[in-house]
Amino acid sequence: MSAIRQASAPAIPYDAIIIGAGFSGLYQLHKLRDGLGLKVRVLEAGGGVGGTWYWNRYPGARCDSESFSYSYSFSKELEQEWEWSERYPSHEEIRCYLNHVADRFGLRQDIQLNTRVKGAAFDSSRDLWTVTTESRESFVTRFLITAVGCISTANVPDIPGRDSFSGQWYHTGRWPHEGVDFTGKRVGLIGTGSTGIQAAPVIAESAAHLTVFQRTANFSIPARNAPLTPEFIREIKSNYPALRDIMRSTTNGHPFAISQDSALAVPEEERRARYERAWEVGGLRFRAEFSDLLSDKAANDTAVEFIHDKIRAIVKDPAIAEKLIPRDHPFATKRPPVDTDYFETFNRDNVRLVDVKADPIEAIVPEGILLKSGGIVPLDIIVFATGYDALTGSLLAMDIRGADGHSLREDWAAGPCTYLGLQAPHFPNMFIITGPGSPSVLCNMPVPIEQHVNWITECIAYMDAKGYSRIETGEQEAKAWVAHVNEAANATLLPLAGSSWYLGANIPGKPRVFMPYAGGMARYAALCAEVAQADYRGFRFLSGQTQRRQSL
Ligand code: N01
Repeated sequence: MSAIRQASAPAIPYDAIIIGAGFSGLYQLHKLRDGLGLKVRVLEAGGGVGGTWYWNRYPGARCDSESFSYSYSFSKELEQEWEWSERYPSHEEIRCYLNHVADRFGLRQDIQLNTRVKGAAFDSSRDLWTVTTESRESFVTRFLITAVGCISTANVPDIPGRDSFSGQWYHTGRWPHEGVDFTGKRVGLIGTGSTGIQAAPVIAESAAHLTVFQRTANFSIPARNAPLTPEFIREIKSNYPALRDIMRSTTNGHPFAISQDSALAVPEEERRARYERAWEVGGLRFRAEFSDLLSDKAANDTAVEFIHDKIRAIVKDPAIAEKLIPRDHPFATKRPPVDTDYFETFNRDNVRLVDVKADPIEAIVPEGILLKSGGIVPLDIIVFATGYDALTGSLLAMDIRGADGHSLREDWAAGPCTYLGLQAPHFPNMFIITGPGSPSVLCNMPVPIEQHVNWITECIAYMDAKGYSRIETGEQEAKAWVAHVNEAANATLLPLAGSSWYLGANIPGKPRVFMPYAGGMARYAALCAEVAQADYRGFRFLSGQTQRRQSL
């Protein structure tokens, strides 16, 4: 608050300030500016657009959603003119796409780069937010929209001695733009989530030696990435409306339906044959092979057994295979990675696996990593593929103060509390895109992003039509929604992955609360639409407090 008062730059009135220029911020800008004619500014910490894809440039980084589905649906022209080159888009290609979108829709003029938001405070007497940046600029706005991404605040574990390391270390989510040359280097990779699993095979190809430090073994399905053929691209382009319909009608927003068959209802031979086919097809489609993999432990066990056998078949050294076999959580209860030659990488002479559950990392020392057993792994480069303070990290990094001085950090000390994941009580006129309490990270992200942006845009249009200056939700509504989010998670096997970042379990001291809404994207979107139809049930509106725009 005091920083806001001290800010030296003059306040500039806006209808909306959007924080973040990734997938969600770009589309929100387009909708509010070009759809509603509002005055909007996007504040972006990075030096370019792209959000998470601006930062994530680690070796092997690509999305696990299929490229044609990892795209906006709002412009038919954009769909037809953009050409994806591979089944899964690389980080470079996604950045190209988002830069193309920024240019095509003339968005850059309203995006301020290299601008990190420090805090925001709501003035209840005027129904206005004042947003302040680290460079002490301030912006006055009617609406504050956070488009900060779900997995963008890097988690670098506080391992003793990190700064004493005589080589270089990097977090995958803050990768140097000029790249890192591994040639002739001894590299240590900590972490075997989606990122570590993508990076390991690529690093192993160029490094002299790679040591993978694994704390928890993980499931992974072959991605089967490949260039897209002209026929496939033609087929997709002529079928976009139907594909989008499928994406909006499923649980996870992917362009394929989840089978209606229980894994337990088919004979074992047929089940194995189906898993075998799904393994060959690759990617997240494997998870959709049976209806109950995420709801019935016995059904899930059949997938677990199949994947265990695959790991044993791929990894030549049986002792290493046993270490790589995940045993502490059911399949897909952590976000399931998809890979290109991950398990095969452990057959290489220049790759070693260190099980840090059995022999924990004690410290980082100048020459490498010291294990509890006393052994030192000598290293030139350490890569932290150790994940993110997901869903709440980027929101709580800012000092956001709502009505009556409520602090988001304090209000969420025991876990995030929102109504529909869209708004927190005591934070009027602030909307959260794909925040905690919404399907977000359980989905192919463009689907929940577009749904949220469209809903927020319609809500603002409704307010303007009615002359409302304030929208707020209440504690009761948020409590009931959080209870429903828990209920939805508990109806699945997802909470059984006790160390998952969905639960905040990867960040020391973070409250363990299942954060995303597991009730399914289609169901959630229907609920939000129903709320809007019922004059925004669960929200209250006020009018008359805002000085109209021209008098700001
Ligand atoms: O992060 P993670 P990520 N010592 O948190 C380990 C998306 N994504 O960057 O499991 C040793 O999943 C940790 O071990 P454990 C996707 O949604 C998508 O890989 O906590 N190890 C784990 O192995 C994904 O889920 C794509 O025991 C430590 C790893 O680090 C999300 O981003 C690609 C440690 C962290 O795994 C995050 O994935 C990449 C320590 N102190 C990411 N601390 C695609 O679309 C942590 N670990 C393909």
